[in-house]
Amino acid sequence: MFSKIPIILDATKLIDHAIRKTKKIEIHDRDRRFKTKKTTIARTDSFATIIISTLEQYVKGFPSIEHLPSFYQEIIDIKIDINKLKEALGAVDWARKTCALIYSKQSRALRKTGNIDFLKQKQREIYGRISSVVKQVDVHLIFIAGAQKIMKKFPDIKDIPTVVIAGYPNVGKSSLLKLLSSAKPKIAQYPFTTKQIHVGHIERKEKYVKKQYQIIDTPGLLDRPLSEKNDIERQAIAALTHLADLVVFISDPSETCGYSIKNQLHMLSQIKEIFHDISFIIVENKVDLKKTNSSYLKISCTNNEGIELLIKEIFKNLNKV
Ligand SMILES: Nc1nc2c(ncn2[C@@H]2O[C@H](COP(=O)(O)OP(=O)(O)OP(=O)(O)O)[C@@H](O)[C@H]2O)c(=O)[nH]1
Ligand SMILES: [Mg+2]
Repeated sequence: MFSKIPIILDATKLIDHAIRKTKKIEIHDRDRRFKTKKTTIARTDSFATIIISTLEQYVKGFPSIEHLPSFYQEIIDIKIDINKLKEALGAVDWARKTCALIYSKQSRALRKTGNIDFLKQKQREIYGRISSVVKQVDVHLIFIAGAQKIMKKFPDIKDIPTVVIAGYPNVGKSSLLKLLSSAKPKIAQYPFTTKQIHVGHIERKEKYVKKQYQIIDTPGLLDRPLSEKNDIERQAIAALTHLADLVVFISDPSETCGYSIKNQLHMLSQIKEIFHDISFIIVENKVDLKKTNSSYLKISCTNNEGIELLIKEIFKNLNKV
């Protein structure tokens, strides 16, 4: 969905690119005056067309924000700022229209004249005015270039049954995604290794039909109110809000994650309250390090203990949805 957004040049690079292309144009004519006239017109035509069509591609390359699924709208707002993006795209579109207007008004004069000096002067004027409009929206071009780089990395979310893995940082969420799907997330012994949503897929044959499920690894959440959550945590909340049919909440009673089990369970009760209409499977990970007497499902992503049972539980719950 976001891979079609083109790479965006800033104003100077875009103008240079257009000038470089036009310099290669030569129209042949035996009459030197005609040759100069035709070449000047063709180069000016090409300069304006390249700028106008490139600006158009930039705006059209972005998906219409209002029509995006709400999860993406929220992620854009967290990582980019939706209003700034809309404003920047609007400004670039204004530049496209203004350049088109300048060119349609000036190109007639270019064609009518037989005076080479006037022709060259007109050409300079058109280049100058179009370049000045493009430079006026330079900050917006730079902004959408940054947005393109971020959006290119967005996960490809499908509208299929979805499990969201949530929990404190460093408890083993990415390790579980790796065990359950073909995804290869980064796993490390420090908190906030995962900085954005990652998606894995599971395919299962159910009554002779192949069914696809989506499993989502989220960044860690800390025990603090929604309003105090940072941009990394807010992405996890967006996944819970917009995508989850089922939540697998991972806790780490061994506390090797660096956070107390008390805080982890307090956060669990907070998010259960907010997302009271979603089913939760609560899991204790790292059972190879510490086994409690609780009734929660116990797993180890290191020695695979309890994983088969968890998979059974996940599909039992999803098929209830
Ligand atoms: N002993 C043991 N270590 C585990 C287990 N599961 C994960 N780990 C380790 O715990 C650390 C964190 O694992 P991750 O999977 O990166 O944890 P995460 O919850 O995705 O972490 P963030 O992305 O930072 O929130 C890594 O060093 C893992 O190797 C387990 O079952 N047992
Ligand atoms: Mg992780």
